Amino acid sequence: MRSLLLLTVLVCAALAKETFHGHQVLRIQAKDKTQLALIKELEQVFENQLDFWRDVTDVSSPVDIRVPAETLDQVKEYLDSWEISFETMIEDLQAILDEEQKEMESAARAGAAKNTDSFDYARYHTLDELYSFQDMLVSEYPNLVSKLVIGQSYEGRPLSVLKFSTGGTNRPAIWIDTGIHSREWVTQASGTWFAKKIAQDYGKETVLTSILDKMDIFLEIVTNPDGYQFTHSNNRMWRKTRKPNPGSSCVGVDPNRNWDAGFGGPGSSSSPCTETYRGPSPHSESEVKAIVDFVLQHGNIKEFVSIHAYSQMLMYPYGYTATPVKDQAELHALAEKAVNALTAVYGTRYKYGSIINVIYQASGGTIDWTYNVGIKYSYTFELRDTGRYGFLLPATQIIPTAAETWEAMLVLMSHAKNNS
Ligand code: 0X9
Ligand code: ZN
Repeated sequence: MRSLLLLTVLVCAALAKETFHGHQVLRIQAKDKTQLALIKELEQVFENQLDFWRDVTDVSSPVDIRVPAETLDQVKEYLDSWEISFETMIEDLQAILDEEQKEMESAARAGAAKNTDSFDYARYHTLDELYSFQDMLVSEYPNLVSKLVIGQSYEGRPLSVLKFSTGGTNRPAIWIDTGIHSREWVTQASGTWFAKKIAQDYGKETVLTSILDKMDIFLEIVTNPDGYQFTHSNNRMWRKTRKPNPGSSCVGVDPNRNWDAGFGGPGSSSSPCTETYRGPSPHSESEVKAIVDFVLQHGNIKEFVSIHAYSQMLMYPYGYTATPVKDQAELHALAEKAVNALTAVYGTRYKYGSIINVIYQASGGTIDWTYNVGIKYSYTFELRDTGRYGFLLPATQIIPTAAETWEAMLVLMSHAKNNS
């Protein structure tokens, strides 16, 4: 009887959702290289208990770190002892999560949407809701939208991609993915909004119509479904895939360090317990491999846009090396134009440039690989915000975020259409 009770307790603990009471997000500002190195040291000093929301770059940009309640005093003492300045961006992470959860529950009480018109784009949705959204869209716009399954996640979920096509065979195409990092919820939500926007605007809005008259669009909304499910059921802060790592109790690989482009280089980790663990080999994650196979097999993808959050940036390759890409001038000018279109909507400010210059060195990233296999127009976004809420962007900002990003997307897509 006692062992049964113990078992029940253990099972409940394993199934329970992780809470973040008293966790804070600190924004740390180094004033020189020595301080930068000391901030980097925190990872080892606190044995991977800290979650770097925005990694260490250079003195010009701050580092955001989620610090668990238990280590908060020690971390602050460490920073004070080295006279490193910091501010508290988020006082109590759980308070924000509770708010987010309350909103989701009230949405759930309204019941499942019956069609894509009544779907609530201003809310975050569960994995099942996103899957059923995709199926509804396909059945409502059968002449434009279809669904492909390009592979299976580690846990066996379909990796589904919406295809928007007005005809032709193997037309030049645009790829968009959202949610490769599962906790970046505003990206999957924006992807959902984009899908409806494309379906609705075709034949009505001239820019989008001219794009679809020549090109196909592929949109993978839930690029890391196991991770997304896990952010709902167990840990809202989950970033990686959910594949176990042999010989380690830590789970998952960073799918934005797993690509065969500078794989294993600086800005990625060989340790399974870190958030930037690259995995045992390039394309070891089925979620990544499925896209690799799709892109190579398709052979006619002209533009590839991978959408992340947060920081408000639009970037082109490279992330693994400081060597500029050969198309730098064109990619830079196009990024500027796209950002201007984005900013024109609500005044949201974006930085733009190459990954390594704008955010930080990151090896094995998606768009470095897509560029190296010949997709000239390879871009990646970091959507809102700049850190007030970070990954926990309030749902009230979903539609504005998607709408402004869409204006940038139209600029990027039109350029690809006119130049390929
Ligand atoms: O570290 C990353 O993978 C990206 N930042 S995130 O907070 N979304 O995890 C930055 C790497 C390069 N940027 C993109 N590929 N968006
Ligand atoms: Zn990301």
